[in-house]
Amino acid sequence: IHKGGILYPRESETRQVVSLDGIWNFIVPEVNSSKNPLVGFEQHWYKRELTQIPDVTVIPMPVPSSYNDITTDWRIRDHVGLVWYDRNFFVPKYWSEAGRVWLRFEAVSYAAQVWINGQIVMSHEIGHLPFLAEITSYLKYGKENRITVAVDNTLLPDTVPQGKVIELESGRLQQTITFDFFNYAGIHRPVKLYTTPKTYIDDVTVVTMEATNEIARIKYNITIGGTSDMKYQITLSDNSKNVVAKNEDISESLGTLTIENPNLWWPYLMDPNPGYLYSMEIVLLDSYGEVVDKYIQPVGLRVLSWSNTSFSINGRPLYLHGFGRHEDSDIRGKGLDLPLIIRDYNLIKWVGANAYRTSHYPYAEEIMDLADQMGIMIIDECPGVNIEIFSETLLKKHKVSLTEMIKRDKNRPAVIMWSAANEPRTQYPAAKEYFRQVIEHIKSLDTTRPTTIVESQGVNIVQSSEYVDIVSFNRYNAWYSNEGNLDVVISRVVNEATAWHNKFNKTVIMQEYGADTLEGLHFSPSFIWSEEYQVELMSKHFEAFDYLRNQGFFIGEFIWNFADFKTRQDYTRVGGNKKGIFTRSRQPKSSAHFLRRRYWNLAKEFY
Ligand code: GCB
Repeated sequence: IHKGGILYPRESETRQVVSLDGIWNFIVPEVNSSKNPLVGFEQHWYKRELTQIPDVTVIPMPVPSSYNDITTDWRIRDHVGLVWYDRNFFVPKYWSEAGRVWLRFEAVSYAAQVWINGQIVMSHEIGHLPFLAEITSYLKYGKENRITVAVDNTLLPDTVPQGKVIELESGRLQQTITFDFFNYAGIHRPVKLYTTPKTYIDDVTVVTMEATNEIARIKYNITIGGTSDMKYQITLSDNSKNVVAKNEDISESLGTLTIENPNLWWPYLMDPNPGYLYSMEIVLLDSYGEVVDKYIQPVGLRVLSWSNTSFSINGRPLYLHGFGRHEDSDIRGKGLDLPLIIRDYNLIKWVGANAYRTSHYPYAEEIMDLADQMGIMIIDECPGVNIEIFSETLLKKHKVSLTEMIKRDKNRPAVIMWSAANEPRTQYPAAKEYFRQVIEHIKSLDTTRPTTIVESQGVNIVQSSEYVDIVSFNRYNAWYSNEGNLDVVISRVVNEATAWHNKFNKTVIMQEYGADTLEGLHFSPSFIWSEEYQVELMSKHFEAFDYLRNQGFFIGEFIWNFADFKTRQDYTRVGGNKKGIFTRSRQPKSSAHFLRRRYWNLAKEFY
């Protein structure tokens, strides 16, 4: 685990960022004649160009993307184990004077080992999270360089998330998983080279201490790498670039700033100007007053508070209405795709949602940036989905995933809650101590946001809800249980939400409900899988939610799912999970129009 910060690489007068995205070389060892999965390590493939290795097929592979759906070879789609990527790149000569050069991967699923010019520079496990290393001494300046990455998608009982590998009678390995979404793999997010000076800003933490219409106060903490003898100059500017607060020529890395008549960060639909961001310019100065390093950090002014009956932002109670989602689309799988993410935000705004959960892993930083800018509130979920077997090793890695996620997202105003896990088997006694420690770990890193665990087990057997701040549950009434019986939905939802509140005396969110729906399938009267059924199931839930909202503890509703998504091959899934209100190509089903009416009405009623 990288000890320092994992700040998003941003350009400034003192920093340059270069993208390594593009078409890389790619090899899947087993689809070649040798069939030996470890051949790449045995033959030291990282010591030469992949295209120079005899008797293997090198194919072009886009980065960022999942590799699974790019080719027409099912052996690549369903491959379990190691694959290899490489490419060449140039480093300008003047970079040798830059100070330091860093390499940062925004996410590789699941594990990665990285070489520069044949020398190992870093390894990382757990997908969906960034990792970086300084590579100054590994580079050839003014020359061509090579980067090689070995990627392993294997999920085991001690990985986050968990999985098992079985050998089929054909001799092929098969990945088994407890969650339904497709286990996409590859270099999923951008790869960047960037420079910093020798002494550099390593990490920034900004917390809003107070946020009213008259005054806001933030506390910051800067950590630096290199010489510690530096002066700091901290400037906060509004979005018209006017300086609103400043700390000049100070030697402390910790400080506060006060902003008069601030523009607070408000969620979408709660204010005419949602997602207002200031920018905090952090400058390091040497003893001559020369600028050494500069980093610009967006800052949203907002405070959260919660009790056993409400959850508020800047003192105003919230009602969360949105969905669970996935990073998923045709061909690129979980690869970052800018047209797709902007389309998604346009749909989120169209439908009138104010929040979503990053089910079931942290989403790309570009997606999170847009949430900050648009005022879409995020329940930030770590990759611990459907944990079945609790162990010490798993607990350690689970904590690492939370450390990395919180380090990455701690400054984001959009992130309003940490979700420690989705549907863990919390009925087992071992879950109790496990989640006590998981939640304690989150609290040791951040106390400004509430925690939750998204539960699927029954209220009376769950071992972990006493530790969280907000209770979340998923339930598929009239789908996985009582399929077809829409008339039982209202009482079941009301009774269960009430039981959670009564038992734990906390606020409650329904994080998932829904029905698989094939677009264009119509039945009257409604019948499962039809558009009518999805709409009717929603309308029953809405009646239950309206009743619950008046009881004073129910703070959010999230339909499963925003869009249809690819799953593992399973006889209950026809071309994937179809519970989306949008299709996988992001067109509305009848349910999207229906949800839109409700979400806009909720917004009007609340704000
Ligand atoms: C759940 C899971 C989610 C699934 C969903 C379903 O409870 O949290 O990952 O996709 O059910 O549709 O089965």
